[in-house]
Amino acid sequence: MSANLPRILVPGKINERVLQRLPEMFDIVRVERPDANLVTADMADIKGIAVSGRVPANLMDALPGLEVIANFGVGYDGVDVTHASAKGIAVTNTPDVLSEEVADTAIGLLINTLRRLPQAEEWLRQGRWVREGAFPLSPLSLRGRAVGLYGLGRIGLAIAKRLEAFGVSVAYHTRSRRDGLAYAYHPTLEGLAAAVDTLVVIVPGTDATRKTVDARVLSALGSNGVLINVGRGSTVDEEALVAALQDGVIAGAGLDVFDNEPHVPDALLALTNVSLLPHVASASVVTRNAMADLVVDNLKAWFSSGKALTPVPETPFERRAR
Ligand code: A2R
Repeated sequence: MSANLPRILVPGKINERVLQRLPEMFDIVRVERPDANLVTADMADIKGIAVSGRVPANLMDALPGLEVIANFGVGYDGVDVTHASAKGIAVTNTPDVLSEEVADTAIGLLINTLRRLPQAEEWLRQGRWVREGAFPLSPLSLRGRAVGLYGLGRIGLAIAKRLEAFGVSVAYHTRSRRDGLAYAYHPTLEGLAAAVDTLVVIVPGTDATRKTVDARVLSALGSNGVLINVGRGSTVDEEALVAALQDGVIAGAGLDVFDNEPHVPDALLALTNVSLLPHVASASVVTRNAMADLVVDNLKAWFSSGKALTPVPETPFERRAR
């Protein structure tokens, strides 16, 4: 331990570049999981957390000197931000640097779901092209689709721009209408689902979005409907989704996120009209490096200038003299 460097706790696993760069200004303390029971008396002077995962309220309470939590990812639903805000602890996330990558993945997942490209590649690899001939025609296509975006923030807008280039119509639902855009706005999610046949979820995982993609919304999407989720698993009622896919209430789904990751329900795995990814939307080396840099740069900015680079809206704090 070097005497004067602020100490940063890293609970659980995190991108290697975060660990490589933190020593530029900090001492690293590692614990296996974000568990208050793993905090020992010699950790009382820890001032920050760098995390890819959860920070529960009792972990914050176990660290009396905690000033800042730097979250690896734009979504910070794993951090109890209400508790952090009440305690004056700043929380930062990694917006913007992943938006284009996530939007690229969303489009890839959409096309994989519609055109069954992963299954087509499997057909080739298994020698079935030689033995059985052409892969069956995909029942679904992007052609002629009407796409609705549930969420039109940084990532949603990047997805919308790509969809324009694909020549499909774009509409959206958010709580407040965005000015200056030609996309049709729907004040309710069910209204949006009824107006489109393809629903792309890219809202944060909050109490307000929890299980909002439910049986009613899926029914409104209709029998030609396709659901794509690149936001958070908690936003979709997974049981209702499985039922809708089994019963033909909708035609298919492409999911990068799940309610209880890394566990994916067997009922989803058993379906043939889904395309499933292990939460990889931002998972390229270049984009994860940019996210890692922003985690470290947020911590450095907090302790050198007193202001984080990208604080979340709930904690617009500046560092007090301590
Ligand atoms: O509702 P608004 O006007 O604040 O629009 C935001 C929308 N949104 C919601 N829409 C409907 N009902 C809600 N309860 C609700 N809560 C939020 O989601 C905005 O259009 C969008 C969020 O945009 P950003 O804050 O710019 O987030 P970004 O960078 O696009 O990432 C979205 C999420 C992350 O939180 C991760 O969970 C995932 O994508 O990677």
